[in-house]
Amino acid sequence: MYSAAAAAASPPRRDFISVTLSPEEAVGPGGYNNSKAWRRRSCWRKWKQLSRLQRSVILFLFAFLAVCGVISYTNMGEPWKSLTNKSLDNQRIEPGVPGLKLANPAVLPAPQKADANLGDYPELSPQKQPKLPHVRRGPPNLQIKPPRRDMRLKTQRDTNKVVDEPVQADKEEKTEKSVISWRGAVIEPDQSTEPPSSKIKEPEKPSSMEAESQKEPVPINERQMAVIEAFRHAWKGYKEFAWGHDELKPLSKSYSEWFGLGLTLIDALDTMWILGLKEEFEEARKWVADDLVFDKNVDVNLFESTIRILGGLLSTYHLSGDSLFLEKAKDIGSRLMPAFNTPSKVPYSDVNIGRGTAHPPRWTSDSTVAEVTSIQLEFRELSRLTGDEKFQKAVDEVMKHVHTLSGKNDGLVPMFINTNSGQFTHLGVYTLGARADSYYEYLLKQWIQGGKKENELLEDYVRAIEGVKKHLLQRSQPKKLTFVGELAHGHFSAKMDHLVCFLPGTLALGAHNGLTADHMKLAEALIETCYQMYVQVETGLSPEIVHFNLHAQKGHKDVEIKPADRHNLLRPETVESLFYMYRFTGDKKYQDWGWEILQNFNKYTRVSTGGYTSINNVQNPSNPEPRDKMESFFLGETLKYMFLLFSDDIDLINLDKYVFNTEAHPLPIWMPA
Ligand code: DMJ
Repeated sequence: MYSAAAAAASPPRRDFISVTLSPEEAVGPGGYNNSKAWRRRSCWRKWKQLSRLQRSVILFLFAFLAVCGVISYTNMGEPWKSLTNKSLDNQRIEPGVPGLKLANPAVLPAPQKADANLGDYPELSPQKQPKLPHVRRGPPNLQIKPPRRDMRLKTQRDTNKVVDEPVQADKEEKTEKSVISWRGAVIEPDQSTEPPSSKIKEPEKPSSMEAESQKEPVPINERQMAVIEAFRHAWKGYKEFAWGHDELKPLSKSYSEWFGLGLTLIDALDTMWILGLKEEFEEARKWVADDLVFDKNVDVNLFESTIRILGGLLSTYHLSGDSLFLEKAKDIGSRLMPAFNTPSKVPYSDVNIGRGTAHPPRWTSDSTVAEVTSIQLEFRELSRLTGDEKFQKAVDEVMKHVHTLSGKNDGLVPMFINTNSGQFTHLGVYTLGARADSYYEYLLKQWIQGGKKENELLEDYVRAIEGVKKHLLQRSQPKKLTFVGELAHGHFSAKMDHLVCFLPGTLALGAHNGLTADHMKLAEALIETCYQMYVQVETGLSPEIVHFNLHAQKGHKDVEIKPADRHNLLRPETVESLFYMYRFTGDKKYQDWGWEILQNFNKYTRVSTGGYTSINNVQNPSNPEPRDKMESFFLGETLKYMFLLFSDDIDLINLDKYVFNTEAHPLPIWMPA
């Protein structure tokens, strides 16, 4: 603005025109004050200057816009209103500015904690994740999905909650048809795919079994009935005189304790399921629910409690779908973990499951090789089911370590390993019997369990079988029976434990899984030998240990028995191998051999008042000297394998879907996606 005062002070100049504007002229009457009145007057003057036509057009446009505005308000009013209301509801107080409310943006809600209030905004719920292909590591026949990885086991009280979640998920997958279980029961899709339930299931309707067994149920035959009868007789004694205790003493009508954990009852759970003994199973299940407590100040052997208790609970969980057994398995599995707290990570033999302490035997810091390498199937499965890796990590570390150790002889391992140094001890002695046996068994079975991917396990197994052939195989006289002896510092001994009779079955299993035919040939030869260990003995029952004759002598059989070795503990290994052999060959002679053995057990070990007993002298039919003890594996293994051997139903624990642990507890083979 150029003021008059400034112009007066400036010298006159000729070359420009000075225009002096009085305020009146500049702004008109009233001067420039930007007042509303002035602006109104100005607009009105302009409006007046417009032609009539121009004014009509402008008026029309205004009217048109007004009509459009009213229409669109009517259409959008409702959502806008509701959104506005919600926005208002969700207005939050700005921290530090009392009373100042900041409205949420109209479209994007303020960030919220996951899932908070999403019910109010269904449209804003997190989008469903595209479904990843379901990696079903359990076999397809197991229609139970393992609990989700993030699902922690809850207490019994929470069980229903625990199982509800996967049920929800399953609802989306109800496209499957009804299926018939291997026991002939119709399983509805939701039943067959439902997660483990806390409710007891009918043994006849194992929700977990065989989706594809849409075939006629195979009737139980007479021999199987005889096994059921034997089981019931054994159970009668246990129930009457030893209920809830570790082992029955059938003669003294009492019991013995080892860990005080109802060992026989737990070992027998899945046998009852497989045999279809519904009532017995329910009674035992009730004991597990009400009375099985692991919080006890008691030392247990890591290996024995793993294969019998953990293995038994896991397999029963798989067969029954009852989450009670998984809860108990998790409990005992966790309580056994302190065993791995050693300098070498090779576990101690003993754990106090109440105190959480572990220690080696009193006289040594060594553990047995078979013991530390035959707990893997169970701990690995426990990790898979619980989603807690620590179990698998601990046992895998042991296997990896043993894989690298020196001191093996063509894959054959010594019997002891030191928990401090992690090295083998007592080098130079090799056996497939006590203290080493299940190392070999678990190499193959872990490889199978894991879907045949863990090559180190297979390598170690195949190398070891080559070692057996090279160092331990011999033929006896006169029958030329192939047997597995022992090697001690370069000296061969023709001694063979009955325990070694697991080997034909394991070899056959390997051959069935693609290993070379010579494994099967060896299996056939060895099962014949194991059978002869029964046949050549007076009672028709094998002793604990035999010595084979390497040289023909007049009047001598192949099998010699030393006085200290002539006991029979009702062991399962030969029957176990007969089962595998029959499954893979269909040769009925294996069933017949098993039938003979069952009859001899009935003849010499059955106690009339209930139960079976181990005996001291298999060579004395008139007095086999009962020992007054029924080992838990008689119900857990021996009778189970008998029942399976006599069955012609390959889906009764299908060997392409299950792998048996060393205590005859079937665990699922992990299927690839
Ligand atoms: C069982 O506890 C297991 O089979 C183990 O592997 C060896 N000993 C007994 C049966 O004989």
